[in-house]
Amino acid sequence: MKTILNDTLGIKFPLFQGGMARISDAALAAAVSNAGGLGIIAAGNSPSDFLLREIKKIKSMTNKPFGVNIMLMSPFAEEVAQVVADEEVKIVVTGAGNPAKYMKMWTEYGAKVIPVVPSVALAKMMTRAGAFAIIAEGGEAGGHIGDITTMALVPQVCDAVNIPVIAAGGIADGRGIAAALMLGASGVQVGTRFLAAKECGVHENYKGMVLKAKDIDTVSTGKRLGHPVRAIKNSFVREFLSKEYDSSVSNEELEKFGEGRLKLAAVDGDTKEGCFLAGQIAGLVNREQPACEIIEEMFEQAKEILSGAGKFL
Ligand code: TUI
Repeated sequence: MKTILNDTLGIKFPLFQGGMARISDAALAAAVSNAGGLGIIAAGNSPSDFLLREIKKIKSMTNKPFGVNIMLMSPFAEEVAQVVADEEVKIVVTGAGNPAKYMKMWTEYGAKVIPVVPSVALAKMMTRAGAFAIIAEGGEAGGHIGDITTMALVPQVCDAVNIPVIAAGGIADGRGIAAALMLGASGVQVGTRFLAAKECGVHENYKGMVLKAKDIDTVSTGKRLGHPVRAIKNSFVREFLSKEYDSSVSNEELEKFGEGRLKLAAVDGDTKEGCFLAGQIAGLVNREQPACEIIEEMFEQAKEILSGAGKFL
């Protein structure tokens, strides 16, 4: 399946693997890149030495293109941005903020910058700032999210910008790919389904939580703090929500209560106290598979659907 992204990025399938903090490392990203998608290493909240190590690792694991995702809310965003430039990473995805101040530093050596945005206004702003493409992420996605659904956001972003749009949020099979293309996107970004990839090194309890999740098992938390986050319901999430609705709990206390939860989930596999970020589509993810199988299956299904779509006319 071919869109403008295949040739401009040098990939076989127009699919990005989501840059998931504490999860998307060189092993997962290399597996996706080697399968013909775009593997993406997530810098998350880690200091730059972690990212440098993973970049060096992926360079030894694949000759195919890969990207780095920079979480702009990270206290280490500045040093991480520098490492990306030093290593001349060709594809830079940003999330959770405005990358404008780093744009020159990356485009100067020829990087393609692809910001994740939750709104039309930000999509326009990033386009003006020199983005190569835009990832329009709906609120069905896991992790830090905006308000608008993928279905409503993608066509509005496509109409507002003249650069390629990648749809994200709620996409885990070929139906999602076909739908995204119909909404005007040139590709998709997939996170949640890759949590169940064989090459995904997240704790096995995390995979278990995703495999067992049903459609209504994720919930958005932290709206009060200005950065809503979607995660699978568990005792931590329930307690967080009750504190969030309790006006006697200060924002500082609430922030503090949420600290370190991603590590508890991804590294320690603490099913009660960890924060298991995942999208609403987790209910569709039911088995562990190699990344290449996930990608091939998704595009096979999309191809089948799209080639049969004439029956509706
Ligand atoms: O970034 C994500 N998803 C994430 S980041 C993350 S790690 C984290 N840790 C602690 C607190 C919060 C997150 C887990 N999942 N997705 C991309 C995304 N970007 N979603 C929303 C946005 C976004 C929001 C505001 C992009 C730009 C933006 O701009 C506001 C501004 O600064 O102008």
